[in-house]
Amino acid sequence: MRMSRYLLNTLKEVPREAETLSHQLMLRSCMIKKIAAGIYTYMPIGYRVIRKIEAIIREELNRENCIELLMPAVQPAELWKESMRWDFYGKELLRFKDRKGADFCMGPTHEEIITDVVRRELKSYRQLPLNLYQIQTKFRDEIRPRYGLMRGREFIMKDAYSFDVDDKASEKSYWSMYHAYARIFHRCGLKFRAVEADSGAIGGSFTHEFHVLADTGEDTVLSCSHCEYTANIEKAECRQPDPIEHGILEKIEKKETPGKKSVEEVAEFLSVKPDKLIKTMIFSTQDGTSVAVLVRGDHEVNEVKVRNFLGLNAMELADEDLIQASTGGPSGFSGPVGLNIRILADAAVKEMENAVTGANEKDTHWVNVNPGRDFVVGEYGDFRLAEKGERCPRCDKGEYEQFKGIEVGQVFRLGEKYSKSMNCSFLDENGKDKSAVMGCYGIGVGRTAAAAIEQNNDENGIVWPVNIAPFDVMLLNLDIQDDSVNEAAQRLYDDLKSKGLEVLYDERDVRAGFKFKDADLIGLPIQVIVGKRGLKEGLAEVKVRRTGERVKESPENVPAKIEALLKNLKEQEEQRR
Ligand code: 9G3
Repeated sequence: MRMSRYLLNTLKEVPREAETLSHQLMLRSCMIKKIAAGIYTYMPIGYRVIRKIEAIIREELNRENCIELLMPAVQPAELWKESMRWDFYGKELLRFKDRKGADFCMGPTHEEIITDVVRRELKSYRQLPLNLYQIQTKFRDEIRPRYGLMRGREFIMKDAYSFDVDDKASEKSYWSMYHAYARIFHRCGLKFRAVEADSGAIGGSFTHEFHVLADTGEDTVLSCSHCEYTANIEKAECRQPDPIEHGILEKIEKKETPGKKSVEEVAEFLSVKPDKLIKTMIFSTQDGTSVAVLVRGDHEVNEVKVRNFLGLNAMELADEDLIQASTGGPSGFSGPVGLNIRILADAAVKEMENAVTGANEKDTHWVNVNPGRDFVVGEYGDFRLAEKGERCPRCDKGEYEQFKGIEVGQVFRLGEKYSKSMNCSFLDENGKDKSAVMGCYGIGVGRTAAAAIEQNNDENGIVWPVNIAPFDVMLLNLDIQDDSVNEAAQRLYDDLKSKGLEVLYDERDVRAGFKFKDADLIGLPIQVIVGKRGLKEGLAEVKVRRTGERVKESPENVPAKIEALLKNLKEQEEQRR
């Protein structure tokens, strides 16, 4: 492709709104153009990356006998009413009416559609397992789309759905997709972790997220330094605290703590360490009742763990009125003593003695509070946020290391959530009618491209992994006024293309320095520089973008040299862990 005829105008500056590096580099290298908030055009060079990632996804899914189809982006409300999700989702689900006034939505995901498709075709267990996938545009009306393709409103997703005869078979489908995902992200040259995640409202027994490790990631992931256990911080388990031998239980006493609310203020005022306090958070559940959650003063409540334990889809901190009504006192002075609402306590609280807690009275705390004696907890559990550095609950040998991750894929067990409500069933070998057991699997294609940039860049721009680079070679002609240079460059261009290499040929009438800067910004793996000076010695220069390594070769040897360099780069990139 000749640069002078391509649609690629790089930018020196980018809009301030581009906060993350990948967003800035995608705009500067003209990969995307914003049309509206969270809605982008994939410009030619950006779309080539999307196509490369899609090709890798297709190859790996087809290898797992997945079957590709394409479902509609516009979905009828009826199906969402059957699955009872039409009223569950809020403004994130973009709804509209057609000319006859019928209700539709822009598909944010396709469980309802695929279940409807399969229930019409599925009759016998002999047709299972069945794993169908599509690569298609989704729409989710995010309240704050940002970071470019990282959190767009319209985005390209590969979504797959598996149908099996029973849980055991469904688990087999789950792990085959899990391993296909690992191969996909390795081939994209990404360093990633498969992370045990919170299955949240979607239900199903467990789920894994695939996170690309990058400091600008929005998710926090904890990974054990010794065993493979890795979990999203929302889900990471905490080790049971070692039981302490209890000493003297001092007499409980009330203390005036005027205006001292936070753990730090109270601890300092009473000259105790934060881990001697019991922090009491009051939450309101969906039905308007409240629940108290106790954690040690130096720990944080993990609301996702609490919400899942209570089986709630939503839960928030109680407001002042509810705190007053539930505890008899104002916020900031809540405590478990004398509290007659449901109390959950983190396991670490059980091992506390002579602790400090709010007295459910303004400006007042209790000291020498002892669990079991001064208050009774019905339910101890793992309700706190795990922290970096603490011992791994699985192997008890390593400790948690903390990473920031960009979630690029997720694999879910759906069970019979959709097949039951939408009657997607089959006759088993005994002729008995059974609901199909489902799984669903997503990859954010644009997000994968953005994450690849977050992980592969330097001060000059993008450094594309070979397998997803928009082209293989950037060919720079430094002296387009010189016929002999043009002739040599053209021959090299033709030679490289005849070897199946994808070449972007920069023969624009601009200064050399400008071409070098653009080549580094666009970030193709290999640059070939042809100029008057080099050709005088019968040489062209080959530069490896990732390492900066340069080597001079006669033009006829350049193609073979490039193939060797690309092979080497590819091997290194696919081995990343
Ligand atoms: C909605 C809206 C947003 C949503 C959903 C539904 C996320 C929704 C979860 C999934 C689960 C899997 C198949 C591919 C992989 C992910 N956001 N989810 O169901 F109506 Cl507005 O999409 N679906």
